[in-house]
Amino acid sequence: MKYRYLILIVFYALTSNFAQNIMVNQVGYIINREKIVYFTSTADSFYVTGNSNEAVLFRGKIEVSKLNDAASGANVYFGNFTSFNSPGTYKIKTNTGDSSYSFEISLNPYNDVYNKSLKGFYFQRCGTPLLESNAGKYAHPACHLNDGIFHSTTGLNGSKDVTGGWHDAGDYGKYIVNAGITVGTMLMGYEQFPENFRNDDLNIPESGNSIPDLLDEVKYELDWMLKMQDSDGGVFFKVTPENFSGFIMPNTDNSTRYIYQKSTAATGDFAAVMAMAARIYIPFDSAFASKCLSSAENAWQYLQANPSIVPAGGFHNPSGTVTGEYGDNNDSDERLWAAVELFNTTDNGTYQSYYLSNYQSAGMIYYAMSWGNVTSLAQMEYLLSQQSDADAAKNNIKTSLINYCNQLYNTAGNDGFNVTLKTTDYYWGSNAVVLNNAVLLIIGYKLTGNMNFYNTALEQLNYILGTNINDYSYITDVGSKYPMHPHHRPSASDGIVEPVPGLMAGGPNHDLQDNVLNTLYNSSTPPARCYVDDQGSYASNEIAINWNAPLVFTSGYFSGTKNISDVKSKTGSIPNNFRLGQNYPNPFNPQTIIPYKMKNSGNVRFTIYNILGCRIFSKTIHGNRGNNSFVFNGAGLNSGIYFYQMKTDNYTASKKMIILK
Ligand code: G3I
Ligand code: 9MR
Ligand code: ZN
Repeated sequence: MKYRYLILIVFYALTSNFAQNIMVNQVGYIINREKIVYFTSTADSFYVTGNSNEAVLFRGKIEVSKLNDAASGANVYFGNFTSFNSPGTYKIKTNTGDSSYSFEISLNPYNDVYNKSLKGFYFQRCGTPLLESNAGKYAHPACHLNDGIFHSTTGLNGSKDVTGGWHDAGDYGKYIVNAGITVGTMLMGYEQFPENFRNDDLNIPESGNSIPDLLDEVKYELDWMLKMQDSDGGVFFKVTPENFSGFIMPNTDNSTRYIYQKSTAATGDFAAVMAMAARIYIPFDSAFASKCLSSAENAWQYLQANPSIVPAGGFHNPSGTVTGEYGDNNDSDERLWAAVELFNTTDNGTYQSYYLSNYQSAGMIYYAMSWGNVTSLAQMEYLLSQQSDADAAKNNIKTSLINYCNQLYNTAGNDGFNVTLKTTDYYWGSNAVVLNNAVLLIIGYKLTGNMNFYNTALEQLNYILGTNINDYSYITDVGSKYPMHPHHRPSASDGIVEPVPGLMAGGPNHDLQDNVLNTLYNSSTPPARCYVDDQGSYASNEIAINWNAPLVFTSGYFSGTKNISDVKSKTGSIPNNFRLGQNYPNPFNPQTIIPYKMKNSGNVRFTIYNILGCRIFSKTIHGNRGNNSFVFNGAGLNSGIYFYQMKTDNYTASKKMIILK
């Protein structure tokens, strides 16, 4: 009897708990979108079955994805169940007895990932108590209220209030350069797809204030960044102790924390995100928005006054300090990004001229943006600029973006799990490289309607959420198998088994830059396997704000799937017989002109929506062949962002406008 019981347990463990041979997106798949499952052993066929029953609901072929896949070192197979679209919770099984983790099929399976990954930033907040009402069991008193003392290398004495902001990562430092890319990525997501990032119900302290929680959360960081600016416009590099603290709760960390030297890289990133904030926060908090603008302009003045990189050679830790360095000896990309965002906000020709004379030497889009290189971000932001019509620069950048997206599509097509990483790309923070590629693909899709880009972007999210050789969802508290021991001081020291939710591990790192990785693997380990869920593995299992940001972007983007037509309507190429122009003046009060062009005369429908997506005006008008314009009067409407949409039988275009009273 006993024996039988044991066998049953073993049998149960093998069939239900272990899922090594079948890799699914452990969260789920979107109705009417591509659905791929991967296998590392082959069988005749696979089938979709209920989570708790054995009914065969869909049966599909198992095909070769890649034999001897270089990144994973495995033979990888796949199955396509795109045409299975009934909402519900399922598993994939094979006739040889393998079973996957369960997953969901629905219209919005990624809402939860999006909410958790954005809330993850709240858990990184410094200088404020995390209240039980918001943080639940992860509540703790305020930390680091003494930030910070000027380090001797600043040449300044005494201290400055630089409390607030987010802890950078698994450590408690706060670094401007990394804050820059993080905030820039999140604000770009919001600005490009406001309807996807509108929710105000995350249960952060500001939830329910009618400002999207993404903007509230980002403002917490911006407020800290503003404190890091010196009176000459330059921005201090970081606030950290000389050495990383032990694995203690932040509120018990009493180390002396220093403010380090100003740097032009930090100042460039600062100028860029403050300029973005200046236009994005206008409808919600115009006083804050104008403070952001003047701070961005002061930062730009500092960059003008210091045309060479400061400190020379880029920031380096002074002797005695060993915390993060974010070493970068080239600040031209940060300067370029600052110029683009200042131009996009102010329409001032000085910034555009700076951009136009420097954008080519900065290089086009041919790699993912990162904390050390924001070129691709800067170039995309110019491409998306509402201030200028298509110009030679925009055409060049668009071509390079499309080329890069095609390259990513090809790389993914060559990889067993359809990842956009080459084998040499599995370095520190590789998971963020995957998702930053997804961001580029999403923008590429937005501009072209090319479904290859859309599907490849979605495959990158699949990889992060489970379709990888390690069979992990790399996000804490998301999916079935996720990091339980991230290199994250609060998760390690709060006495709670479950790690702080919503945080993404850096992922596989073939450079094996910590002792845990070094002991487990060697240089011949396939790169995608160089990951371990061990607290000591900071080079593969730490979490960081700049890695969570593209997760917020991608999961938020794919959460916005409203219905099947929203993708289909974009798949056709944009007709050249129709063009919706940017309104002018903009911002405006109360009247503005909306230009549009038609190849043939006919009726068009104009609709105006507010930021919440409510229709506030709609009218059918007759347009003539050639240039037309429509005068809109916003008297009676509140200050804020609005969207105007123009629709013909086969084409819809929309743009943003701002009423400022
Ligand atoms: O970019 C190169 C790539 O071109 C090359 O092929 C590859 C092969 O070695 O290396 C890549 O460089 C790596 C770089 O990260 C990429 O961003 C370096 O090897 C690697 O050492 C470097 O790691 C950085 C790490 O600090 C150590 O400096 C991470 O990017 C960076 O995210 C991380 O940041 C730390 C902070 O300093 C402190 N707080 C925690 C945070 C996260 O771990
Ligand atoms: O905890 C630190 C982590 O945030 C950094 O990314 C990492 C690399 O700079 O360093 C970690 O700190 C370790 C230090 O480098 C070496 N001694 C052990 C520290 C904690 O594991
Ligand atoms: Zn803190």
